[in-house]
Amino acid sequence: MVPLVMGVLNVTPDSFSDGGRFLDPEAAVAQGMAMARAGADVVDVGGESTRPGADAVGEAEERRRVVPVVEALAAHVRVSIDTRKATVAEAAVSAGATLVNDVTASLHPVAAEAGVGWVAMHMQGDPRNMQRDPRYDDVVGEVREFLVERAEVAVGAGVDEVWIDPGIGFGKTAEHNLSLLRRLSSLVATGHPVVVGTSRKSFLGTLAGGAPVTDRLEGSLATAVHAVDQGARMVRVHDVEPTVQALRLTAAASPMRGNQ
Ligand code: HH2
Repeated sequence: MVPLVMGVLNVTPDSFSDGGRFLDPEAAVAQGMAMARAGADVVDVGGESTRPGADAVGEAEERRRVVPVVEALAAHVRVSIDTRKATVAEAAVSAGATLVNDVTASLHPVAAEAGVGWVAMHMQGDPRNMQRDPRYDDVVGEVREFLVERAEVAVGAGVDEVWIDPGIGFGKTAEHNLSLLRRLSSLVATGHPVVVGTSRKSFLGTLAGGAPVTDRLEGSLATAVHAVDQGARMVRVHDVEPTVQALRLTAAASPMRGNQ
C-alpha cells in the first residue's frame, strides 16, 4: 500500500520548528500549496503549538488563524485540522477540513457528527508539563492499550476513518520514543491505520549529538522511512519533498517489488 504523507503547516508564532514563518495567511496558503505540489496527500493545519511548555491559545484566536487557511487549501488538497478544541475542529470542518488530528484523543464526537476522519494520538500529561518526568512500566503496551480503547470508542460512535498515532515526543523520553519506533509493528497489528510524526523532534537532535532543529532532516527522513517499513500508513512531516522522494526510492528498491 502506498504510504501517505501529511505535511505540517503551523499557523502559529511559536511552533518549535516553523513558528512565525506561516502566521500570515497568505504565506501559510502558499506553503500548503507548495506541499501539495511536492506530493503531500494531506496538509495538517494547526493554530496552536503543542511543543513542551507552550502556552495555550484562546479559541477565537485559534479559529481566526486556521479557518481562512483551511478554506483556501481545501479546494486543492485534503486538509486536516490539528487542534485540541472541539469548536476549532468544527469551524475547520465547516471550512473544508475532512480529518480531525487530535493530540488529546477526545474529539471523536466532532468527527462522528461531521462524518469526517479522526486521528487519535497518545500523550502523557499536557504540553505544559509532559516532558518533566514521563514514566511508563511498559510504554508500548500502555500506548497500544490507550489507542485501541480510543479507536473502539470512536468506531462505536460512528467514525468510519480512525487513525492511531503513538505521539512521539508527547510525554516521552528519547528512550520511550525509540521503544515505540522499534515496536511500531505492535500498533500496526491492531488493524487500525497508524500515523507517525517524528519530524524535526528533539529526540532526533539528542540522538545526533545535539543537532539543532534546523539540522534534523536526516533523522526525520530515516525515521519516516523506518516507520513506513514497519507498516505505518502515513507520516507527518515538515519536509514534504525529501520525504516523498525517500519513500519512493525505498519502495522502488523494496524486495516486495519482486522481479519487476
Ligand atoms: N506532533 C506535533 C503536533 N501534532 N499530531 C500528530 N497526530 N502526531 C504528532 O506527532 C504531532 C501532531 C508537534 O509538531 P509540530 O506541529 O511541528 O510543532 P508544534 O506543536 O510546536 O506546533
